[in-house]
Amino acid sequence: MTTDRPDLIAGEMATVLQATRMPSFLGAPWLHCDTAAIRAHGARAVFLGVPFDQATVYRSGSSHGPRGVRQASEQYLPYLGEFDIDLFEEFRLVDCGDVPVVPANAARSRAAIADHVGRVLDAGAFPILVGGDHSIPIPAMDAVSARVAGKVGYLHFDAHLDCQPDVAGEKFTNWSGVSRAVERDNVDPRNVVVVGIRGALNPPEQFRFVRDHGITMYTMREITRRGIAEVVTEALDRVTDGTAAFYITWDTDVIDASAMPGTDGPEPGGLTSAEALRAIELVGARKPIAMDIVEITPAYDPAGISTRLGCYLIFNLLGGWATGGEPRRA
Ligand SMILES: [Mn+2]
Repeated sequence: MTTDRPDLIAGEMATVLQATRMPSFLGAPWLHCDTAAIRAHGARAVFLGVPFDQATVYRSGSSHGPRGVRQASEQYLPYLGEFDIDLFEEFRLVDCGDVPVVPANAARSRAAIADHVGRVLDAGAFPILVGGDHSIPIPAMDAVSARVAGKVGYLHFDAHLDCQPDVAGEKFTNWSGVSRAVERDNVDPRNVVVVGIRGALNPPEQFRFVRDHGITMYTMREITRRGIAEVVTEALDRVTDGTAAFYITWDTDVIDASAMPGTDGPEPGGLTSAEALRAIELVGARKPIAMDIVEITPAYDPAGISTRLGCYLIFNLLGGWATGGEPRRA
């Protein structure tokens, strides 16, 4: 198909294909990713797939993350018993399909991601981006930064620091998100926090980058020592200190490899699934402006526990949002 607006054509095709061939997230209504349509529906939360893994440094395949999470969600109800809420009533949750990424063109794909995140934000709704690789927060923050007057906090859950200035000269990799965030005029590194750091894939220069920029780092050992709730509460205090909004990016490899094998770089020694869910419901209670859940790679996990946990990360974030972080059946 030839057109001077391939992004729009591809987007319409993608939505039609999804609607006829695969389930939406939780069976939520499909909606075109259009500001007026989202507003007219009254949606307060929007599932938006980002099937983009062209920036992956190591193992690819996270482009199938959105599809995997949608398929896993077939098993679940929109009613969350621990929180006593129905996501369709509480948030008018919709599925806006996938961002029309452009094969073999990362720059145009990033522009499409920023554009679609902006459409959701302009509708006053909360975008839940399901990736896709960990370069996605870079264009998502383009959309956020263009719309927030004031500073933006940046909360990064990950086994990895992602402070690589570039990889072979490329600046928009899935190992560079924190480097790009601190370069923004409206991001003060004192409002940038990385949580869950561990393992053998963090080079010494990245630790120096964290120290030199005044980024706050919580290692996995500190979390184990102090408890997840105390650490995450402190992290949230930092990203909200003097900011007008904060963004949360969740690399699934922050979770222990035993509960999250379906990811680009599974790491041992990480958060239990229970710790991860407690963390994200506390984050939800503070109402971030946007979020992403990235690096879910279904092909590496035939048991499907990774995509199911991906669903629960969304459930508990929204449950925490609705209940101030305290489940009604605790
Ligand atoms: Mn990581």
